[in-house]
Amino acid sequence: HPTPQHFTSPGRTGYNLTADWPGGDTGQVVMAGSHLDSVTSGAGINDNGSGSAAVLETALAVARSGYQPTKHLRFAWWGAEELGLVGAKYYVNNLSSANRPRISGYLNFDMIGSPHPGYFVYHDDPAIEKTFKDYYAGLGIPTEIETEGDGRSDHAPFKNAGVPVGGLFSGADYTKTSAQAAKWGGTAGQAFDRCYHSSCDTTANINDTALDRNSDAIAY
Ligand code: DTR
Ligand code: ZN
Ligand code: ZN
Repeated sequence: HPTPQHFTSPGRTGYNLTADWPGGDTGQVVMAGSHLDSVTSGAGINDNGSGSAAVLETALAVARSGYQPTKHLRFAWWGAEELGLVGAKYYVNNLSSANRPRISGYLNFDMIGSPHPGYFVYHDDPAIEKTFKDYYAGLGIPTEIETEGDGRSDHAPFKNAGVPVGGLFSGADYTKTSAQAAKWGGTAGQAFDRCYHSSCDTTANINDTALDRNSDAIAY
C-alpha cells in the first residue's frame, strides 16, 4: 500500500513515499527508509540510489514471499534529505501522538554501495546494532561503528523523537586507514567514495558486493 506524502520547503514541493506491508502487529512498526533525492552536482547513485534500491528490493522480496512477520513492516523513501532532512523531518513532525510510539524501530540506509567500501553499523539502539553486527559476524566480515554521520541522515529526526534507530553505511569522503584496508581490502589513504556529491556518482560508482551484502542485511 504505497502512500505519497507531499510537503513544501521554501518555494518547492517535495515528496515522501511510504509503503506498508499488510499484517503484523501495528503496535510494533518496523520501518526501513532511504532518501531518493540527490544533490544538484551529484548523479546520486551511491548517494542514494543504493539505499533506495535496497529498500525497494527488500519490500519486493517481502511481497514475493508473502512474508508474515510478527511486527508490521513499513518501507519509506524520503525527499529533500540533501536540503536538510526535510522530508523525514516532515514525516516525523506529522505523525500523530498515537502513531509515533507505535514505531518500534527505524532503520536508515544512506550510501551502502560505496566503490571502496567499509562496513559501518550505526551505534544507536543496541538491539538494532546487534542485529546488523550478528549478520556481518555470520559472514565473517568485520564491522566498525559509524561515527561520521551522527545527525547527518534521515534517522536523526526519528532519533530526536525518541524512536530507536539504526542503519548501515559504506563510507563517503573520509579516507580508508591502513587498519581498515587490512580488514576490508582496498587502499589506505583513498576515500570510501571519491565521487561523493559529484557528477561521477554514476552506476559505475557502486561496489556490487557491498550493495549485495548490505541489501541482504536489510532483509535479515
Ligand atoms: N547524509 C549523507 C552522507 C553521509 C555522510 N556521512 C554519513 C554517515 C551515515 C549516513 C550518511 C552519511 C548525504 O546524504 O550526503
Ligand atoms: Zn548526499
Ligand atoms: Zn545521502
